Amino acid sequence: MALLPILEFPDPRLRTKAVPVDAAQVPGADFQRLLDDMFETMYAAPGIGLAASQVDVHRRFMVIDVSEEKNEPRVFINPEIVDKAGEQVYQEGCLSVPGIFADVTRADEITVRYVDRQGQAQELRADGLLAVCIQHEMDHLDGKLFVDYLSPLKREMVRKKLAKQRRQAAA
Ligand code: GNR
Ligand code: NI
Repeated sequence: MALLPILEFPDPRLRTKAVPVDAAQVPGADFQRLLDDMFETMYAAPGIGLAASQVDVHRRFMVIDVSEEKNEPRVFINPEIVDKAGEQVYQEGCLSVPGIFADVTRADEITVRYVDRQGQAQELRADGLLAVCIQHEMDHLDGKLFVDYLSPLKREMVRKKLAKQRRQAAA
């Protein structure tokens, strides 16, 4: 197992649009090890989700665990939202935008179609935090970050705050 480095805003690699995972690779040892490393990285951060894009792997999958006990690992490969309803506002954070939190409006309930880590096609109806997290991770796969929902002025303030945090961490 290994901790993977997480890319941080405004790294341009976070803007990459990820390509679908080849189903034939899912059962392979390399892909399964990458999933394990992503869970280890997510739990260590700690975070409730991690998209492959954040660890500089530009393929369409993510790992999620929104449980309190951290015992409900979920893998979503080639996810697609096939239905959505309602709206919810949640104060989001992101491991790629550390220390920044902001309200984002997203669908309240979604139906997501995906492939699991066994390579099986699945469909899941999700609401609440799980629905927020799936939508947040799917944005990463399209090169989108939660700060993109903020005004350009606020996003610039975020960029400056992160640059300052990094200067102080280095000093
Ligand atoms: O750990 C995370 N917490 C979180 C809180 C509210 C909304 C979304 C998230 S996802 C985030 C981990 C992360 O950056 N995933 O991409
Ligand atoms: Ni994120």
